Amino acid sequence: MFMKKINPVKKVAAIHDLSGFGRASLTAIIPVLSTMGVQVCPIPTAVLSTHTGGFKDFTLIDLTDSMDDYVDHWAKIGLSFDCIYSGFLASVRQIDIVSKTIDLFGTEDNFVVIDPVMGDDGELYQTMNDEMVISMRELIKKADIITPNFTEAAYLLNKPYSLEITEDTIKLWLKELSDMGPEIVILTSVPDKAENKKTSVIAYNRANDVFWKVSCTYIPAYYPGTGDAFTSVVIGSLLQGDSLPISLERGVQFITNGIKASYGFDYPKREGILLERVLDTLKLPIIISSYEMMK
Ligand code: PXL
Repeated sequence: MFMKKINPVKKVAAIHDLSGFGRASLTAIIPVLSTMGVQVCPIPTAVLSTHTGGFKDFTLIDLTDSMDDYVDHWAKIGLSFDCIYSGFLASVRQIDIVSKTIDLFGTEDNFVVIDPVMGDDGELYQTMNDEMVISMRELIKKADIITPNFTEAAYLLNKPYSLEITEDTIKLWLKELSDMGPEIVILTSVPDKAENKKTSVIAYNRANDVFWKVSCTYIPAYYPGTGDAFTSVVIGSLLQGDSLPISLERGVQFITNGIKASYGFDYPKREGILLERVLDTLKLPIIISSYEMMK
């Protein structure tokens, strides 16, 4: 028998809620990463009947009280992970538990991805407040990679949100966010001033001081859960050994394909993109790359 220790399947510890309906958080993350050959180990923060974007009277069971013992058990049985990934968090206490989980399981050989889910379109989500924004600024110090959207970046940096932002200012924002801790900052939903039919993802990698940009056609439709699916594709791609720009490209292409596969059908957008119709595309090699290195 071959005696060397090999890791047959990579593992991600995913600190997210389970929303039973609507293809957000764990119900988007698990199918995407499983399709990419990565094992998802959830640390559930709450169980909701639906996500909060567009459904009324959803039920919510907060699992904060169980989370400490949950991660302590994992530490006691000696589990280890290739990536620790957190997203939507419901309270300052949950942010503190994510911080503790990173202390327990973060090593030189794995990486921490924090999606600082706080708001969109210039506004904080209903469940967020200033205290949580302050805690999120602390939490991202422990991340290797963060994936804020444009609104969340403005809140993390305490800067005004304006769609008139120039590319040079965006680059300064990315560097400032990286100075807060994370080596890689991936900014999504960046408005494209030059071409208003486009939106882009722009990333900064401090290790080699390089910016990457992937543009995509703006489709005037908002589907919840696309941020979770995007970050999951990027994580899956990095764990498969892809470069940062290829991982970004795969994330953007997957979301674009998902929206295009959904947009022609007449169903409520709050149900999310029709993930099941596009998951198989994650098995295909990426052929054409449109990413650019920014000067
Ligand atoms: O997709 C982010 C997300 C996660 N969890 C819950 C949400 C949302 C976005 O609306 O409501 C409960």
